Amino acid sequence: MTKLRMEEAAHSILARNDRGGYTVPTDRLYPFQWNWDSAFVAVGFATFNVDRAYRELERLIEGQWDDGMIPHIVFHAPSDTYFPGPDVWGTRHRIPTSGITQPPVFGMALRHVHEAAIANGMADAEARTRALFQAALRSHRWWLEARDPEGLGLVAILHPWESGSDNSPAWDEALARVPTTTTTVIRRKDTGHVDASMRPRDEDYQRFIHLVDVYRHCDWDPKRQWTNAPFKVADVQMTAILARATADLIHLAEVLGAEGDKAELAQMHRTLLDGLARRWRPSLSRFVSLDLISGNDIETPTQAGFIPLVAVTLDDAQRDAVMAEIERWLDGMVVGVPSAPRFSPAFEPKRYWRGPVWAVINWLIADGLRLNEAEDLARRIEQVTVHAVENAGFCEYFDPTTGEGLGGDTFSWTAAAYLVLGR
Ligand code: 9YW
Repeated sequence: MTKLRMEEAAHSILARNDRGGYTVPTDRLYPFQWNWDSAFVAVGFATFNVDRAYRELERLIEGQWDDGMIPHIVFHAPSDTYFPGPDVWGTRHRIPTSGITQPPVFGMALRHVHEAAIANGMADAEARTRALFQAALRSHRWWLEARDPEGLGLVAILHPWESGSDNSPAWDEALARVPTTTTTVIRRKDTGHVDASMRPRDEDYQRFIHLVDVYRHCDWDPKRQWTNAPFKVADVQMTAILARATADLIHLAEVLGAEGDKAELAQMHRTLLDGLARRWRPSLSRFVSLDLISGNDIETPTQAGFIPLVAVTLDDAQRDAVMAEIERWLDGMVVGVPSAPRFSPAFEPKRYWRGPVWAVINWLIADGLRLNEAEDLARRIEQVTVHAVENAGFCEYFDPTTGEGLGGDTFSWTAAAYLVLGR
């Protein structure tokens, strides 16, 4: 297919997954609005329809809680093709939502959308950006208060689903402490849409749902959850995305003339960068997350170790080390940076976050490399991502050793990644 035909195909996937101003990740498997998917999708929309890009973010914010949290799923309309649905979460928001969050790509997306709107001379750009900026600021305050109450400069996830990398080998040790007992009856739907061998295991789901049960019993109160959490990881991927989004909000605060907000964001930014700096491990040539229950570093290699590049300016030695390490991970891989490297005992090339490549992860890593002046490697990763989609279609993710497309098909964020990286 020509580039033009591929772009048209990407547009039609986004149109097909549109449910009225918001986009489902893919039909049936994920039939609601997901937080970080929508942020990436908004950046994709901004390449051809800026009004629709704003709508995506505005509809996500309909789910924002009074305390500032932006939930990981907004259940705008009922569907029985996904588990766990609103009844299991038992939250009390106006529109049903889940009770946990996801990586705050929102602030990064907002800056993109704003800049596209200004470039297009959109009349209501400033008013729309201003409203969304306030929503983003409230969510960043929530992050630091609710998820870094001890002031480490690192934000914690209380559930693997929050990381966006559900069954990553990074969580194996911490998740093994979570009991498999649940008060909720587990009725998985995902394995009816996608081959079970590509999905998290039943045991993972038991632990995932155990955590949901615990937090529901805490009435979703952030303080009670923090105290009772059987899973608590200060995640470098999450912290880096938050730090980068904070930098993008600082930029928007300048544009909007919001001086007080800018000072507050600058303080947050310093805190997060200090926290991230302490997570660099020269012996591993990457950043590592911290298990807040055991107090141990999580050294298991996953893509998360490179995501801090989106926020941190590396010194020369760090940059050379990261580039060499990424090259080592790319060796023998055909579609970019795997979620776990082939040399890891945990590597499974087809099982969800235990090896496969995600277009949006390549997107983030390439973006971070470019910020750190590793333009050639950034470009290479973008190009293999574009080729992966051209060869295998707009799949959820790819086998890193063969490029085979896996998981759900006609995936929104893969379409968005194609539009952005293929320019
Ligand atoms: C689930 C929608 C979501 C992504 C996550 C991914 C998966 C949902 O799908 O989680 O039920 O397992 O792990 O990152 O946002 O695409």
